[in-house]
Amino acid sequence: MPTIAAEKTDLKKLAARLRVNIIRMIEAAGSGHPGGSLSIIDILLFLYTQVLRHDPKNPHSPDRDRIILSKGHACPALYAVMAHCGYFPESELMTLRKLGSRLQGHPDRLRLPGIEASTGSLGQGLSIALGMALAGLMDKKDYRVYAILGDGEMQEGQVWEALMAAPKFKTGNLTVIVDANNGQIDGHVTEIMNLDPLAEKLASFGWDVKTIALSRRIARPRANPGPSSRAPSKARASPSWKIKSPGTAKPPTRKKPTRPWPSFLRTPPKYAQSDTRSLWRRAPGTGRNKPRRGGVGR
Ligand SMILES: Cc1ncc(C[n+]2csc(CCOP(=O)(O)OP(=O)(O)O)c2C)c(N)n1
Ligand SMILES: [Mg+2]
Repeated sequence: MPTIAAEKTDLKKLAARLRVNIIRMIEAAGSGHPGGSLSIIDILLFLYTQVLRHDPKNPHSPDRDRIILSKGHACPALYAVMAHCGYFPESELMTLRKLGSRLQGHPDRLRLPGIEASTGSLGQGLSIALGMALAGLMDKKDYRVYAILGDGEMQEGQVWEALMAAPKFKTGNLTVIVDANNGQIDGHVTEIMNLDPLAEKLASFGWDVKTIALSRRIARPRANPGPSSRAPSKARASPSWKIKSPGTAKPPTRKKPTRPWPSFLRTPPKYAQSDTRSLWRRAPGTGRNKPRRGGVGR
């Protein structure tokens, strides 16, 4: 199963180009969530180009790795990366949030092949991902499941039910990434409902937690899913988190795929010339097409 290529050194440039795509898409739609989309683009791009086992030409392959974008409002970032990988033409990006488009304001698995779960109602994605991980273990499949959550989303109770359940069922094929950008619709996460000390909380649930890259944390599976005996690595002011569930049921080691550069990487994106924003325009004063500060909509 092919994996999409990108040299690591080029990812920064690529991410910058996709950020521009995200802003253009949301601007054309007249509504959306720019902040949560921009903050997750690096992680999504890295996953889809360096980590994920997937084939855009065969999106329903039973052996594919699965990504659940639990913070579904950030789907402009997901769409930008999927288009880059070849799931659909980049020109389709400009149909975001338009009537009849496959690219709805929140991901719709029935419309767009490659979307694993219809998300947007925050709090549910990790439970879905956990179910997929359990199914993989039961079916003796070696696919991995990645759930991407927002830090504001972490305030939802259902998230913590899934966080408790994963170590119990030893889903070593499940990775959780928390995009801890300290933003949610109503303000700063630290002020609305502070999660800290998140690392210690997750560790006490049986998860290992580590910081990744600049201000990000990752976690690796712990052999013993009991409370952590050591303190997690120090967090910076706005950490993001990658946490893997512990467990003995590790999937078999896989061979690293070879990743040739696809031709669409060399071609600049072409956008639809027509601006169909008028589709979303309503009578003056209804405000549907006026983006609010910090994101709009559901
Ligand atoms: C259950 C639910 N409640 C409220 C919303 C509205 N909503 C959309 S985005 C958002 C903020 C989410 O913040 P966070 O999870 O931190 O995401 P990010 O900062 O990455 O955008 C909210 C409250 C929702 N989509 N689902
Ligand atoms: Mg946030």
